[in-house]
Amino acid sequence: DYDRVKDLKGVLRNDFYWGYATAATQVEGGWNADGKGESIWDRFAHTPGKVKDASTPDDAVLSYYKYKEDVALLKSYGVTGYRFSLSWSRIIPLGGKDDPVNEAGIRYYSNLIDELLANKITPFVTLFHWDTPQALEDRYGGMLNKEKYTPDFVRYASVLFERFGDRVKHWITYNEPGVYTLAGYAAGVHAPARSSNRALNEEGDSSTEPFIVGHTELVSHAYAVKLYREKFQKEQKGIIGITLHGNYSEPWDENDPLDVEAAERAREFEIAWYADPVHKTGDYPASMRAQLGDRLPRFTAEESKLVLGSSDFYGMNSYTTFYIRHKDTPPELNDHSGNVDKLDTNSKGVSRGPESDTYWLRTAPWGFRKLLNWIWKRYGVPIYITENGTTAKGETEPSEAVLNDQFRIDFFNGYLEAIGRAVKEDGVDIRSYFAWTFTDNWEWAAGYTDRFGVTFIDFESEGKKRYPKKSAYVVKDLFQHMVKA
Ligand code: PNW
Repeated sequence: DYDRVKDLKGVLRNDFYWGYATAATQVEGGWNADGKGESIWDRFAHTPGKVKDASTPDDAVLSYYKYKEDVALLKSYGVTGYRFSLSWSRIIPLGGKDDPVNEAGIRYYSNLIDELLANKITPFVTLFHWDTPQALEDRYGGMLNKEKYTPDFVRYASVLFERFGDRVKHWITYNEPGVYTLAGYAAGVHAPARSSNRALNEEGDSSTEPFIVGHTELVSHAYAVKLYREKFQKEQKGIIGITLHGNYSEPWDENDPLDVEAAERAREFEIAWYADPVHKTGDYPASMRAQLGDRLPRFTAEESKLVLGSSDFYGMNSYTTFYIRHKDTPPELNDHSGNVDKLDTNSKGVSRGPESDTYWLRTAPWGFRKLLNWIWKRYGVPIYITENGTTAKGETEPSEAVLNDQFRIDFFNGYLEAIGRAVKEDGVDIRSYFAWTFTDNWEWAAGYTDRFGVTFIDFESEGKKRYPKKSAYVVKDLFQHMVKA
């Protein structure tokens, strides 16, 4: 199957970073070890009925304890970079700007960073991957309260730049602010579990809260970046930005102008919601203002100026593609999609791609290449791909067949080919690729049932035994071929 990338030898820059991405809650374990405070995901998982297999991230993959073994395994996979997130409540257990720093938490991340660097693996560090300190949620409603939250986030960021900025040169403020808001405040299926759906949640307003929280994310991100640029960047010489999630939206019927328009509107609601303010206009897309009116917050002149240009790169997470069909009915109050239907087949009955073990995710590299082009054309900043990967059906035990994970291998072959062609044939500037993910882990509300790893984890075993899957070595071969020597 390597024939597909044969003509792509050396098309990626010689300083291209590739490796795996993880998130603190999903892998660390040690949820209350050495002074760590509770996060909203600890609270969520400890509430009955919230997680599919009733599991918790209390132990997860135990990487809090096994980071040396993990770095050695990463090394054996040949990576040049590793993207991980820091747990805010491990570093500042109560989260607030006047709350004490937990030195044991600092020590853990400091050791991990040193271990990576000693193995010539470049750390890419995410400040926030969804695990808000529970204390801030309790004190003032977390991100619903921009005025109180922003100084707390900026102080957290300042501690990180001070303690780790001598060694960390790649910073990501927020991971997927849009998934955090829509899953946590609209669907209500993620922490902090707010939603208008009263069958699921007691509190919340899906018609306003996701947009309020999104605004807080953008503004607090921009203030953290301002701090880095003014106080640290000159001396530490790193880069900083935000990572946005977006799947590709393809018209259901490419000959129906209403579907063509709907697909663009879907991209704007999902991606441009955050990307236009940061990379293009300093404001939300007109299509969102038109549908949402005053339910969408407005940037003050000062905020707008601060947010525009507040990312040194386009941090891109993407997994799949949907067919988008327009609706003939007016948008509902709790619509967040741009009033569209997201479908698995198009008007000709063509499928968007083969099914994974995750309901929303299908292999669709054809849309990934289009998305890379859409982002490059609209925003024109270097793209750092910070997440992309898949689950596969039937991965329940570390048998030979499971470890020979052909479905995941096909996924990576397709997506890496798309990247190579986007660079070589379309001229898109792509500088990194982090596959999701290094090991099977705690997949949020899906618990331990959705396995995204290139390493199988036996969650029943003591020490969460690690078993490399074949895809880890295929990814290594592909990058050794495609990155310029
Ligand atoms: C990302 N969607 O979330 C997160 O950054 C990871 O923590 C997570 O484990 C991974 O993808 C796999 O789910 C997403 O519905 C959640 O399109 C949902 C979607 C995309 C990404």
